[in-house]
Amino acid sequence: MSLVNYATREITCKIVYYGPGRSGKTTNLHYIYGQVPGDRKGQMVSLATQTDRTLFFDFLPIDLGTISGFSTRFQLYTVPGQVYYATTRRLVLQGADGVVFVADSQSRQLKENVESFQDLHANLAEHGVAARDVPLVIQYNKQDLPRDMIMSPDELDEQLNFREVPSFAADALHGPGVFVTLRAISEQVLQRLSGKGGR
Ligand SMILES: Nc1nc2c(ncn2[C@@H]2O[C@H](COP(=O)(O)OP(=O)(O)OP(=O)(O)O)[C@@H](O)[C@H]2O)c(=O)[nH]1
Ligand SMILES: [Mg+2]
Repeated sequence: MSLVNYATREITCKIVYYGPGRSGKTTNLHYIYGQVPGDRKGQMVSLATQTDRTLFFDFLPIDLGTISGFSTRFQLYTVPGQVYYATTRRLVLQGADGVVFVADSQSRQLKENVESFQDLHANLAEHGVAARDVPLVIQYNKQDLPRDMIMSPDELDEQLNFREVPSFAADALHGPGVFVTLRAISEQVLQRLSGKGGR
């Protein structure tokens, strides 16, 4: 849920990067963080396990101009994708204004993608949110891997994108697709916010 601070005239929106373990959620945030000028970002907080996988969340506020005299800030979070961090995932997802689902394009990860997508909708439902009301975009990451290892964006759309939301091919390790994804979700969130005058 977006936070409106009338004193500082600031709106803060929460965007959550969701998806199966090792699909590249943290890599997206690292890439974005590396590209955003120092005066436009806060501190990235990353709690990792011994095996360097996200345990809790990454946090990245970016100022994105103003709407109606309020400056907008986006906080980007990632959930830990590994199956056994279900509670943390639910917690991080709470209050999300928008979700980026990061799928792993590798063919052998199809089942994990489908399960994580179902898990996302189950968790939204648990927060009492109609999944269709939450701005969502999908990113098909790791499209840089050899053709015989991955599914095409069209094939992945068929398996995952029942809502026919905007979807983007990406290589988060090197950057292509990272900012188009972020821009798409930001626009959807801001549109929703200005349409409703905030929540
Ligand atoms: N080739 C390739 N590798 C990638 C890409 N994105 C991420 N990776 C690699 O995939 C591995 C997992 O990436 P992470 O960003 O840690 O994945 P995650 O989704 O945050 O994983 P969890 O925190 O466990 O849920 C790392 O070794 C990354 O370098 C990509 O677009 N292409
Ligand atoms: Mg991670």
